[in-house]
Amino acid sequence: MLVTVENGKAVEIRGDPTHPTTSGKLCTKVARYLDRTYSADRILHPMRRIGRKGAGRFARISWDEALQEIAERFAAIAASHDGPQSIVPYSYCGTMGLIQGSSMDRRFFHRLGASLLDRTICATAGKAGWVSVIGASVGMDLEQFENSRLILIWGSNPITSNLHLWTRVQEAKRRGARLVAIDPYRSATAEKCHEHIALLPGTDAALAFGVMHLLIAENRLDRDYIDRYTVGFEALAARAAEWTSARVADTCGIPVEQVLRLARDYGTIKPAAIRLNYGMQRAYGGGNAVRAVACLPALVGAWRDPAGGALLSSSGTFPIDHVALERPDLMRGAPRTINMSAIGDALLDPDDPPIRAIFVYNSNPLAVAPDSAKVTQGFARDDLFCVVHEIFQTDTADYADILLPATTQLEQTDIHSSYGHLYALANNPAIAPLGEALPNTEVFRRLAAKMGFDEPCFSDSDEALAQQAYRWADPRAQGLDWETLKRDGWQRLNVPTAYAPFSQGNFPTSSRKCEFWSEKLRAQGHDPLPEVVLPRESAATNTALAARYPLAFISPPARNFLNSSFANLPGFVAEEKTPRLEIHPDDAHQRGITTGDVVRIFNDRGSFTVIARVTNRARRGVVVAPSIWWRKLALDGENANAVTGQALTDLGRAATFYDCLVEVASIHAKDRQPL
Ligand SMILES: Nc1nc2c(c(=O)[nH]1)N[C@H]1C(S)=C(S)[C@@H](COP(=O)(O)OP(=O)(O)OC[C@H]3O[C@@H](n4cnc5c(=O)[nH]c(N)nc54)[C@H](O)[C@@H]3O)O[C@H]1N2
Ligand SMILES: Nc1nc2c(c(=O)[nH]1)N[C@H]1C(S)=C(S)[C@@H](COP(=O)(O)OP(=O)(O)OC[C@H]3O[C@@H](n4cnc5c(=O)[nH]c(N)nc54)[C@H](O)[C@@H]3O)O[C@H]1N2
Ligand SMILES: [Mo]
Repeated sequence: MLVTVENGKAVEIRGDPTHPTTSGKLCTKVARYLDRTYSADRILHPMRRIGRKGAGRFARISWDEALQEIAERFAAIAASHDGPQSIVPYSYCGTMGLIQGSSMDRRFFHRLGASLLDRTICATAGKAGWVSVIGASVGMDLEQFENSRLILIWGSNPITSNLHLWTRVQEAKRRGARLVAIDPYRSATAEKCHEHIALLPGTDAALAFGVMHLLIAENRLDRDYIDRYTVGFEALAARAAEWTSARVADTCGIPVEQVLRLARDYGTIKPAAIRLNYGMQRAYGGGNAVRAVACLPALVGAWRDPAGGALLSSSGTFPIDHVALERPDLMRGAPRTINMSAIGDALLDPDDPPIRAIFVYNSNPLAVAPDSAKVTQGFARDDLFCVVHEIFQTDTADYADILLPATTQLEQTDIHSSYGHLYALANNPAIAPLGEALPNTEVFRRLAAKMGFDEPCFSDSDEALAQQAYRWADPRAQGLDWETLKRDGWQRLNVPTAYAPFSQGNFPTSSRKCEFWSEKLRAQGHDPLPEVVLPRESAATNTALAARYPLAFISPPARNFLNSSFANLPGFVAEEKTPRLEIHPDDAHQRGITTGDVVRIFNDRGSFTVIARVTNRARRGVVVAPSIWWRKLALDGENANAVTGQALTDLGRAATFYDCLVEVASIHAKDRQPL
């Protein structure tokens, strides 16, 4: 991003035209980032709560008062019977910068002895599945997709959530590539693909096995690649034999012809690329779904070509020095770990020890965490001391005892990696912080000082932290350095232009091979092979629940929001118009629902209200609510997470947002709820 500043004020923002992945194109949200930075709704000074929890009423205090109070409360809790583990940090991806995301904050909580947070709300299921097969979060270079001849977009809607990949996919299409979307929903992306396979949520592993079955049966394998660079093929083939096309079609709820066509395409068109993403990870079997898909490229030798293979995340290509940034050596003892995807239950658990204080930054759990009723009940506890560091007065900020003002990206120093492309980035502050806003690093630096933590690492400046973020001596960082990064904004990792990481094996697994069979997972008590793990909530697996709540519910990202970020700014909300539910004409007709109706979506966990849009973009049996709306700005103070649950995935202990059965009723029906 290039920012033009006049008299200390940012007046224009645009993409850097020299950056190879973006070519200067910004997504719809970041293109209007100045609206965010200069919004009149910014929190600009520290505040203390004056109303009841959740009411959102605050009075201004000074930074010194705020930090003094936090330090005293934390010290008292740490010294109490419950100890420092009863203090919990809660953060995720408000900023994904390496130092504002995870450096001084972690040092502080480690030194304090606070509970650790398992950051599972987005990507850990897929990561566990992918890493078990491939060895690390490494895959194709996103820029190579333009040279692919077949692209499977599997559980992803890049037009909304990954624009710069989509640019390459479009280029490939112009050059004659075939595009296939695998997604229960006809997203903007699926609409532009040659084929759309609208499978039932959480059935991706079955489809992957169906493809394997046919590749093997029709002998469309790269035997040489399999022999040299993989382990466990015979066992995998035996499992794939169980997944006949008919069984797969039945499990996935799709025509058998689509299974056959997908397998033939994948077995014949080269090079074939798979962009797999987060959609498939959000059901109970998400880890194994990714695991099964991750096996496919090796079977056909797709990795041989830079434009073949698969990409989930590129994050493991970056030599990040998390140990230097986070300093786990400061930890006292072995604190427990709280799973952020089950924060509702954790806050309501009275034992071992109870959570007595929570410090939220870079996250908005009241809106984004599953099972809102429990999350709200937890944050509403009068005996919970809650600090929130935020740019805006979010749903979560309303529950703060102390509310602190945070800077935006334009006002802070940072250094970035990526989970898509292969460039290191510097974030130079363009303007001075607005009001009394402070970056995360400075808040924890000052808090550490208040608490008397005198280790030298607590005085590291942001510059010093940025210097520590990369292992510069790593071969992949060769030629990169912080001074050049600051000057130029970006530098490509030291990987070849035609990057084909596994063209000759060299998988970063312990066997150095692609592991269809995982000894590591077996040792942890898992199936050594990928398996089909169906959703917990589905007609196939829980008929009693499905009788009451027959519709599968998914809540993927809305184009104009970034999770719950931007969902408070009028220009962005105007684009999304209103919280809505897309529902298939047959499902709508059965319920007497027409477009524009106010409808209630509900299950045993809760309910929320939206406007219905009857459309065959939603497949029969699946309803779709683009998310994540701020609850207090939605129609009835609730959003999609009113109905999602806290159950965790098969691998990676991640959230299962899209493993969720609901019923939908027109609000004008007999169980009308007050609006
Ligand atoms: N505009 C925008 N961009 C974003 C975000 C945002 O909120 N808004 N969020 C960012 C973040 S944090 C993330 S993690 C990424 C997410 O990036 P993606 O994973 O690409 O997320 P989506 O674009 O929603 O694509 C997920 C697609 O998966 C589909 N899906 C749902 N369930 C299933 C399933 O069981 N199987 C399959 N095959 N598909 C399924 C959904 O219908 C949806 O179209 O995007 C990032 N980019
Ligand atoms: N129903 C449903 N729920 C979901 C998802 C879904 O698809 N459906 N997606 C899930 C996914 S993929 C993710 S990643 C999570 C995301 O969950 P979160 O990480 O909580 O993401 P945001 O909602 O964007 O909230 C980030 C907050 O951090 C604040 N912030 C930004 N920069 C800074 C900073 O520098 N300092 C501080 N202190 N604060 C800052 C922003 O103002 C914003 O309020 O949500 C998950 N929740
Ligand atoms: Mo995410």
